[in-house]
Amino acid sequence: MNREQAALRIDELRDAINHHNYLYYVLDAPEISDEEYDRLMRELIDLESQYPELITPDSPTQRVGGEVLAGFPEYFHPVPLLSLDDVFDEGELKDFDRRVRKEVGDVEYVVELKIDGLSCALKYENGIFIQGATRGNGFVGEDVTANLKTIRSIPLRLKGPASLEVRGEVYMPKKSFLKLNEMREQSGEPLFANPRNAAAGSLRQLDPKITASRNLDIFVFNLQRMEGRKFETHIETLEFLKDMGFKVIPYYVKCNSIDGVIDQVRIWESKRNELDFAMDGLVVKVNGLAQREILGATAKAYRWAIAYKYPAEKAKTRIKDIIIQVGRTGALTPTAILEPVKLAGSTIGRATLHNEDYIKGKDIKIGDMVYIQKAGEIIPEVVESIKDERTGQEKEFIMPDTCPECGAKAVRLPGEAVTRCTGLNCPAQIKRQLEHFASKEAMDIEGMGPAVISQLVDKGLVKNIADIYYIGYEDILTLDRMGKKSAENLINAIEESKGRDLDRLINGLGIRLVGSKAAKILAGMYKDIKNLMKAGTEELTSIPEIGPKIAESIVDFFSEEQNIAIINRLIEAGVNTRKIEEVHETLLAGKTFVITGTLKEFTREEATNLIEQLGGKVTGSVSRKTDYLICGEDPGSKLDRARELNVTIISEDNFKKMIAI
Ligand code: 1X8
Repeated sequence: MNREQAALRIDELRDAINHHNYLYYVLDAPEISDEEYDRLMRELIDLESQYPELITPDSPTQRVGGEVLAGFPEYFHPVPLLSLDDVFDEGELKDFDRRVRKEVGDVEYVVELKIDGLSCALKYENGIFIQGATRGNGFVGEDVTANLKTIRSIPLRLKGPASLEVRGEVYMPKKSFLKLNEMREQSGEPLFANPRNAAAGSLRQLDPKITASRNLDIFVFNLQRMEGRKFETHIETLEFLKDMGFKVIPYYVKCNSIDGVIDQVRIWESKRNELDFAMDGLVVKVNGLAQREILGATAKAYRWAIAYKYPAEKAKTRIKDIIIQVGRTGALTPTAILEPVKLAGSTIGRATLHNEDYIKGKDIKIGDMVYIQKAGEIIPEVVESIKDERTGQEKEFIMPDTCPECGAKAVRLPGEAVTRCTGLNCPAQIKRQLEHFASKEAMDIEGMGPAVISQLVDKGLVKNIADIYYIGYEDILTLDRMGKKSAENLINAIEESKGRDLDRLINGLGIRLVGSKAAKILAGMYKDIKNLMKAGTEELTSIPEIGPKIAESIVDFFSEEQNIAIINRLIEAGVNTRKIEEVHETLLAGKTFVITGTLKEFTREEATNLIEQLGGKVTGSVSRKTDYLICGEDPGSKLDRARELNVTIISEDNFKKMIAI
């Protein structure tokens, strides 16, 4: 591949990864398996390492991951929650060991289970649980204190008056996950793809009562910060955390060599399915805390730890048939009906085939013997057909050109893998679209969940998003299990949603490839939906974050007459279509910054003004009161001082992420 081809492929990969990031992290509704996602990411990392000059700061490889959802206050992590680099085989573990030994000499490792949940930080003052937050992008997370308090294994008071911050993984036990999905299936709500998404979705509920009903749990695995006490090793901190009353990671063992670590990898390989929680690998950490300091971290990940990821388990069975399922974006997903087979602890009767190209690329036929595996530990997918075992009776699968739910034409746009139903009246699609419109990230209409929406559509009361604003109280009363009080609440919630800001409306429209992030950028640029409706592709692509595919999708959306009619009806109903200008005066309230070195994009004065506008303070020298040192190029002695005082050091890029509203 030459440089030009690489640049094109890099663009494609970034678009795809950004899209799947959004589906995964923001909507908790991924469309591809973790392994496929990993493959895309690996390919991008490989290409970028061949052509480092093509790396841009906004490449998905440059981000720590996650996005702050609207709805929870921001939480600035005093010690950033970085991620781990992944390795997939013994050779890569040995490479890690060589890098570590080169830097610090002889080491001890601690091997721990890697839990497939979501990372959180918990803050205690004088032994009392004060605040807790999700990891977010590693620097800024969501303050979900009230929800974390519903997790019974999180001590609200420690067994001693310690002031500290710990990191742990919030997860949903497998049994609870399966039960939750069973209930959701019965009530017609969308299913969670795996326990991690279920945990994330449950922890980010605005109503803590819902979180409380979800049976979440936590394992604590790192002491981030502690006042007034020094430790020598990681094991010592874990023992201390146990004594304080935390539920510490259930298995950790000290190894004196990388061979000892590799033994652990082999031991857990066969045992990992017996656990009651999803375990997707092992974490290998340097035990000595002084050695950790020396090893430090890259912009993204610690250098003193690594994650070993297990390959997924496989099972062999036959495809009896291939059917089509209509998903939340109208995507037609081919699904294999299998001869039931046991895999990693459960019996599997169907498995996803993702899309048409996937089936063609792997030459999968109806009647084939195939290997299946669980993506993200739970959702089964077909990974390979066994050609040697063909009898000649196998049948080619043909992607239908109509939607099996509504009969409308199904199309596949150039450059896309997914075939979509174009039916404007496709009930499956309309329901998913309305769910998205009413969701917390979009118009946030409380009480308008999947069960209500499903009935509204089935009764013919709502056919598109604008109809929501024309439903009457009497209509709502006709729904199952809808009393007068709930009907009133729903009417009020609909009314309240008319005042939401423009970016939420744009997000809610469900324009393909336009998620909450792009919606914010577009709202900031255009200020009024009417301006956005007039924008052409060229103008849109001149916005740095908007690529040609997104631009095209926006223009397509607004050139559809039915969409214009819907927007006009929204306006008539009194839905706000302008950007509400507000100064984010409190974002950095109470935070003290010091700047060192030269910044690329701001002068000192500009950075200072910005921080002050957002409610923060800038001082000239680092002290114990400093919250953040922003570190530019050629930093001075302030950097050493900040390190001495354990002040959080952030790069200019991360400062920008911090203030990105
Ligand atoms: C992530 C995780 C870690 C551990 C367990 N599960 C995780 N998901 C552990 O340390 N035992 S560490 C970690 C990280 O640093 N990104």
